[in-house]
Amino acid sequence: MIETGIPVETAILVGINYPTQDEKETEDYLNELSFLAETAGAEPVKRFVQKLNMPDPRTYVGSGKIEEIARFVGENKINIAIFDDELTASQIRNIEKILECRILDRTNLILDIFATRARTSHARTQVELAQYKYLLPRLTGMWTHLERQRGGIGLRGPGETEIETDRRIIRDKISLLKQQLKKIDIQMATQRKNRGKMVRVALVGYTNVGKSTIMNLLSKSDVFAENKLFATLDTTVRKVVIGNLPFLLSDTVGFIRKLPHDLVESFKSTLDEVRESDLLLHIVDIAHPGFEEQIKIVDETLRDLRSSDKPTIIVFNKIDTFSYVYKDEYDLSPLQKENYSLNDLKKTWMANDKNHPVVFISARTKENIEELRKLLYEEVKKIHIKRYPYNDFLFADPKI
Ligand SMILES: Nc1nc2c(ncn2[C@@H]2O[C@H](COP(=O)(O)OP(=O)(O)OP(=O)(O)O)[C@@H](O)[C@H]2O)c(=O)[nH]1
Ligand SMILES: [Mg+2]
Repeated sequence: MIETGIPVETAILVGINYPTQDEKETEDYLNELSFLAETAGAEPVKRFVQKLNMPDPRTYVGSGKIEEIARFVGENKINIAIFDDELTASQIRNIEKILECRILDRTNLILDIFATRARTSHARTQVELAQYKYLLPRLTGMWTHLERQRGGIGLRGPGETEIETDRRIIRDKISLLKQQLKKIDIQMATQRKNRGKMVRVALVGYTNVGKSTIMNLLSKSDVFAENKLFATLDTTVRKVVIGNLPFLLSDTVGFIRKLPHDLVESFKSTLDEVRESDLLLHIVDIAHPGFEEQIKIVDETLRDLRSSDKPTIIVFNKIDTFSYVYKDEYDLSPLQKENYSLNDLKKTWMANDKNHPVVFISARTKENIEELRKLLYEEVKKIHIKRYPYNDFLFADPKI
């Protein structure tokens, strides 16, 4: 047996099946919550779903359900209960009393993952600010009923040392972090300015779709990529040359459903990379059952960043693992989403989205990477020509 030091913490997941979503969607959402929990180092052992119009203001799932959950938690000595929405201070207080285990909500879980993944002091400052902002209105609810265990999920980052402090100290800390960030923001803005007028391309997309893998492919660099959520937090910028065209390519933090607002705020300067880019590569994981919703969420986030009208290439990635349920021609039941083949999807997307070039690739098997490079070349060239109208070296088309 290998002694790992930290015992794995068991978790249960709790979600609501709202009237607007079918059961499959609720399941997909909980799959994502489960993936988040695993990324944070917990082991999800059971899920609880309650049908409700909206969360119960006292206990999120209502009194009957919370008792059922409490029995399970007690009998199985569960360490953490993770809720799929952001909880209020009083919900946390009530639920903690009933379940007698650590309570985490989706926001707290995402913040925790960010805290463990932040490598640079810049990212750490950004996450810390978001964590304190989350903590401030919840101070009275958290930490009081339970003995704090050092280093557990949800307690990492500022939680570890500052628990006993009062609101005033946290407020001071928040304004200090804001000042620090302002300084870093100015430094980063200067850095970006120094890059001159080179065309800037940003990889954007939902988390875990393959942005960093594509960055590595296109730039021959070595950005950390792995099958976990939020592998990337900091922005990496690389110079890429296709044919005779140089441009800057940036890889940055992925988006997710219900991305905590404070995080988006704190990550302003990281996201400025997207805001200031000339062209977006919107990467989509076509093998994910919820890829269409993921596209919508990325589009919404881009709108929030006022970047939705930038020229965009849509890149459907992971075609190597795409699968669908074949339906023969005698089966007259209506075609479901899962019956679309890759060809059907290609036809639909290419026909529907006339505004954006679309390409289907696999970063893993490198299928169609040349097509992506060509498209990228064409789009960058358009921008380059606008920016440098007298630079005619481009017009002799080189071999890409
Ligand atoms: N099957 C398959 N897997 C892929 C492909 N591209 C990337 N992956 C895998 O998908 C996982 C996520 O890849 P990343 O490049 O880290 O994704 P990302 O979008 O940068 O993720 P975050 O930084 O966490 O937001 C890794 O395990 C990759 O090996 C592909 O074309 N096919
Ligand atoms: Mg990444």
